Amino acid sequence: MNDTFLKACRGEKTAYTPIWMMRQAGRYLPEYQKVRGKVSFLELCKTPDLCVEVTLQPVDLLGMDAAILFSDILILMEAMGAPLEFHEGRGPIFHTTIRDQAALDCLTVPDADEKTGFVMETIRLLRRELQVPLIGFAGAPFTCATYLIEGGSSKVFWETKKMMYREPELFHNLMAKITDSTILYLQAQARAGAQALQLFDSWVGILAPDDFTQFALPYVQKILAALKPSGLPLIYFANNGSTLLELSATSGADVIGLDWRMPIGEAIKRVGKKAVQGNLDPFALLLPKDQLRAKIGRLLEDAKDAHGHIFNLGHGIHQFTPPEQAKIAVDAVHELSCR
Ligand code: 1CP
Repeated sequence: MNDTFLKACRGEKTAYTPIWMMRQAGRYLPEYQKVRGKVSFLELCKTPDLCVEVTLQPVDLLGMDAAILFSDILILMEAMGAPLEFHEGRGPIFHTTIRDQAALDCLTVPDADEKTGFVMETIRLLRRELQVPLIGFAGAPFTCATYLIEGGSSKVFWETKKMMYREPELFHNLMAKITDSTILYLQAQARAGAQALQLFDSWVGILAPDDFTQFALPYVQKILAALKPSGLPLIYFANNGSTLLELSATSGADVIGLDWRMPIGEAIKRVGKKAVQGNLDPFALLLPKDQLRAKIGRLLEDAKDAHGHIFNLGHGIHQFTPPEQAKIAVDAVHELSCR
């Protein structure tokens, strides 16, 4: 078992810097496309054998040091009672938006083994196959709330911020319900065999620090406190969160995810005694080989004082990235960080 990733999460010395990539299982891989050609995205998420297959693909093909469960953050929203559809090219759609207390009352805090048993089954199956640690995950409450309130993806987050500022009590009630559901969901993932847990806060970077403190951070703290007794490394990734770094460091996470918008050396100083995960711009994978390797070398050098560094992209790998370029990055990280 290669436990380099887990050691880095705990801030222990490692023989080299471990690497995995957010969204490493997915559309940029022809092997994933082949599986997806046969089933819809939601069917894929609900078929454990296929989830196992696509989770293993990047680990086997590219040599990643960790696997991330193949699923989606919106699966839990569906289990709470919000019917979910994915339309090709349009992303997720919730036809029933949550914009008043009556709609919120229709959502439940689901029993994770009962309503999302396919996720737990995927985790159990993966643990039999994997030689690297398995990361379980969920969306952080703010990011999940935006999908329920907006009814899908958004650029402006008008409805979300309107609710925050005009109906704060309703907003907090929604956040509390997502939080309770997420705790049960991630506890079930831990019981099923997940070896680290990541909260994805993809859209929280639209908040000013004081609003983050008031409306989002307390819920992340509550989730991570509830997961602490599991003993698993906990990762919090606030995308676009460079202005929220010191606050994110109080989330209770062992590892702070970093996007690419700040120099990693500066971020390391700001988070204090925490491991960091990141922070190569996903588009840097398009660089010619020599330049990509040089950029990775500089990033590793800048991260040398980290209390644990897990190499990753600053956000998900883009769907048009050539897989060979991802492989160049994995090999470069392994070679250049070898101690
Ligand atoms: O067409 C397809 O095959 C679906 C594309 C796809 C994939 C491969 C979606 C739709 N989700 C996923 C998998 C996924 N999603 C993983 C798998 C594990 C891995 O990383 O390899 C993970 C961790 C997620 C998490 C996720 N889903 C996030 C958080 C991370 C991030 O990228 O910011 C978010 C925001 C989603 C929502 C989502 N899922 C899919 C779409 C198109 C969207 C909407 C994105 C948006 O609003 O812009």
